[in-house]
Amino acid sequence: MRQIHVPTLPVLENVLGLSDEIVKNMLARMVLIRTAEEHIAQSVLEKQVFTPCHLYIGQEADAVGVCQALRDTDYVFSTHRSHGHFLAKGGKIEDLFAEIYCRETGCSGGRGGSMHLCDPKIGLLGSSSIVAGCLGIGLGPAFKSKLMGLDNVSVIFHGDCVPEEGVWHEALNFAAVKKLPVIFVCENNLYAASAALADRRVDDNIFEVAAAHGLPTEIVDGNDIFAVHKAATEAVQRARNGEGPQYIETRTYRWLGHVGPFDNIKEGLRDINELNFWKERCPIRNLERKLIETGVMTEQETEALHERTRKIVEDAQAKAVAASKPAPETLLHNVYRREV
Ligand SMILES: Cc1ncc(C[n+]2csc(CCOP(=O)(O)OP(=O)(O)O)c2C)c(N)n1
Ligand SMILES: [Mg+2]
Repeated sequence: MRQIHVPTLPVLENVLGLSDEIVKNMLARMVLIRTAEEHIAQSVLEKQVFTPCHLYIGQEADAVGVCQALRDTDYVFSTHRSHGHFLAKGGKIEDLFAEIYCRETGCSGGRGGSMHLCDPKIGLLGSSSIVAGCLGIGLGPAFKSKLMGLDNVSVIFHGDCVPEEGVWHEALNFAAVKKLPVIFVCENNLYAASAALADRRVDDNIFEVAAAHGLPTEIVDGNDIFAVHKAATEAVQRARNGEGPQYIETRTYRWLGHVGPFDNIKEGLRDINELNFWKERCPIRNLERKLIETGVMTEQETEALHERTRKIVEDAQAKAVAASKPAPETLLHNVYRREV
């Protein structure tokens, strides 16, 4: 394998000239995701939450950078690691917590749990616990947009394990042949469960294989929100203009283990130096430093943002705890049942 491509510290150049207000909103969204995940991790530790939670800490710039390039009417599909995508697309924090606590007020009515978030109001049409589960499904709305001459696009987020599934090739090929308005976003965090990328592929070449299917392809520093947002904005524009599917690979890292609240260091699944290397590339802290350096925010304002967000998250969590579980007699509601 060629050396794994790892970014230097995030460059964080606001190349698209986003206003201070937009940049602060993007930071706030990343802080919301981080804070939500920290509270979910704690609830798992305290055995308040039983749905398996695959936490997104470290990858926040991907969801926020991409979704900031979308309209409300665009669609998003997600994976088992879905909380960040839900919040980045505009999902309500109360709806997320209620779902994770399996309450009837959750976005999926308390039936999905962490891995099966669905909220058509915000364009999140599904997330799946099946690796590559949303690849084929995500092509549906894109095909509809194409057939009906609509100008909305679909984003299909997926992990670096997905290109090892056959449906990845089928989906990319079908989208390319039909010129569908879809943006595939591969969040390459270098691991699939505990298997490292270098042990699973002969080369660090996901984006190159995607290009071989005929898709314009870009690899970006996934911890640099400006780089992710620029790549997404350009890809969305091309897809909306009828130029067909696009592929973005982001290079990032998850701070916690595959599932749950632990970092898997003492189990020997990852190396502490590797984790610390990526923590230095924290997408949130580096953006905050940049905004402080350039006079857009003060240190006190960033602290106040974290404090405000903590209250919002704790309020959503308290509401979830107090909400009812789905009534047993509604068990079969929303379940497809064939009469025989
Ligand atoms: C079809 C299928 N095979 C295997 C699994 C078990 N599994 C769950 S998540 C996962 C790894 C996913 O890795 P990646 O796509 O890189 O996403 P990440 O967890 O890193 O976000 C595997 C193998 C599954 N859920 N579905
Ligand atoms: Mg991965």
